[in-house]
Amino acid sequence: MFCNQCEQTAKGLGCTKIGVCGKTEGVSELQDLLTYVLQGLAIVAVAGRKVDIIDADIDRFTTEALFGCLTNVNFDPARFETWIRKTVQLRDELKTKVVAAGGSVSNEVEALNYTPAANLAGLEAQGAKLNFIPSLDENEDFRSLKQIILYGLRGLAAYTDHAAILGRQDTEVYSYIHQALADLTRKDLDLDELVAATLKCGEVNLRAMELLDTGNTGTYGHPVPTPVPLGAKTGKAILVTGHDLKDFHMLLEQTKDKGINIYTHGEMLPCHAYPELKKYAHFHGHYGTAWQNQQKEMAVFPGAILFTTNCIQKPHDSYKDNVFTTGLVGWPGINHIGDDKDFSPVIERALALPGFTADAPNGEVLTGFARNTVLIFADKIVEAVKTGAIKHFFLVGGCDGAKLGRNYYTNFVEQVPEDCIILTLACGKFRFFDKKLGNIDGIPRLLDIGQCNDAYSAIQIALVLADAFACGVNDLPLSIILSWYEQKAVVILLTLLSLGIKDIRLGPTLPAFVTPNVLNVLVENFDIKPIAENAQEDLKTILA
Ligand code: SF4
Ligand code: SF3
Repeated sequence: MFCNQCEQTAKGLGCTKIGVCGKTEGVSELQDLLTYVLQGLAIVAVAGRKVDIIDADIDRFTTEALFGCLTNVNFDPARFETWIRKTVQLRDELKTKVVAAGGSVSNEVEALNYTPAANLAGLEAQGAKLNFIPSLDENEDFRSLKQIILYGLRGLAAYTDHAAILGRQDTEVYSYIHQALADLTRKDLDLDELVAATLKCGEVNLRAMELLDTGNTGTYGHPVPTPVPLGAKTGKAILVTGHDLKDFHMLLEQTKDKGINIYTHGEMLPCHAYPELKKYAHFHGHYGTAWQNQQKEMAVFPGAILFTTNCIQKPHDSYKDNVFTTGLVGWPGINHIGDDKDFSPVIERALALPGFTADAPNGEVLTGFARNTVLIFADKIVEAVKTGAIKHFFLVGGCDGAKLGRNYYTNFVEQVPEDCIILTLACGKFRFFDKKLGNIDGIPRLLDIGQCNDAYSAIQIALVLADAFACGVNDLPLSIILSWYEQKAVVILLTLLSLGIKDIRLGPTLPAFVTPNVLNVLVENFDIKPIAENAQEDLKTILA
């Protein structure tokens, strides 16, 4: 096994025996094998598009399977076995159709001829034999760029899948995904071409995130500023984590007359701000703080817990029977809700558990400052900048993780001067989301844009502010301080770079898959930099 796709990777180098995330060696080999066979399918899909054969099911399948390899999504060998066998079946069926339509599929790439072993152990052995990551390229800089593209593709697939669930798709995004997967097998691309290919991934991701934004706001309305109670309310309870608004809505519908309070956890916090979600009387509040506390907090939650999409941590045995997964998420031995989205087992479990036996209010936080809301404030914001009431904006966003170095972001937010506004999004904010930072001329100093899935909203805010000030985004009094953990963050970073955004500070550590030479290219072209030793130092430099 070799995996270094996330920030948490062992010793900052790579996980080789078991993932720090809990991924087993077997699952790691299966993920490599799946990626390899998806490349074969992608080559056929590219050939198919040349003869006007576009298979929408294959497009969706490929994005789901790629998303399944994202950090902390699926840990179930059986699921990967199904995906691998299905990929081979789809590849062969499509190949036949493409050839019949006069297309040509070269047989030069091994993945086109791959035959799966008869059982799971055989598949794992095949995965191990691939030595997949090292085999991407002998040249370590080329390999580094190919890894950036591969992880970018997994992030892009995640957003594409989220959007597709809400009925928003663009065939161009799928065409790109197949082409990029196929191109990863090429050995004839030079450094400049590979750098351009990484930016292309970011560019396509902007489209995917736009589709997702349209899906979310088009289905559930534009988020509005909303105070969200923290803590507990007496009664039966279900806690929902992940990112999926549709699952959340379906659960709200299925529980509305059941006497169960619904709580958000983690990236589901922004659900409170969507008009079509917040209208449910039994949608109570938010439970849970930083990502690193997930298992501890879930262990004492007295109700059922639903995991949707990504960034779940392995449930401890003490509470695993209360946990239900749905969609792409899965662990062996954990209850799974199928595609019919019948949440009855979750509801029954919640009713069987004690729930909260007393009210335990714990203050509230404000969310709902997505693009629509912030842009309503735009004139006021511009005015406050002109009068000097607002001196600078900081976008402190991105992932959370368990490492100590992540205190930097809390320290940063605490030390931002009072004449500055902090925009935030994604799950890193749970380290500081309940800080009372006051407001400037009625504009809250801490504005929660939403999930990592709402990065499109953050970009729109920056673009509209740049327009209002008649300058480019790089000339705004705005600094971007990113924290990364997994591959959604990788692709968002690529999107920012593809928009020409410079001077991004990235932490808590730089990706293990970026070589010094590749880092130099990024520094030279985008002035990207690692966060400093401490927040004070960076603030001093930025505000000098
Ligand atoms: Fe290690 Fe991260 Fe890969 Fe998990 S996803 S095996 S923690 S590098
Ligand atoms: Fe958080 Fe990256 Fe995964 Fe959106 S933002 S969840 S870690």
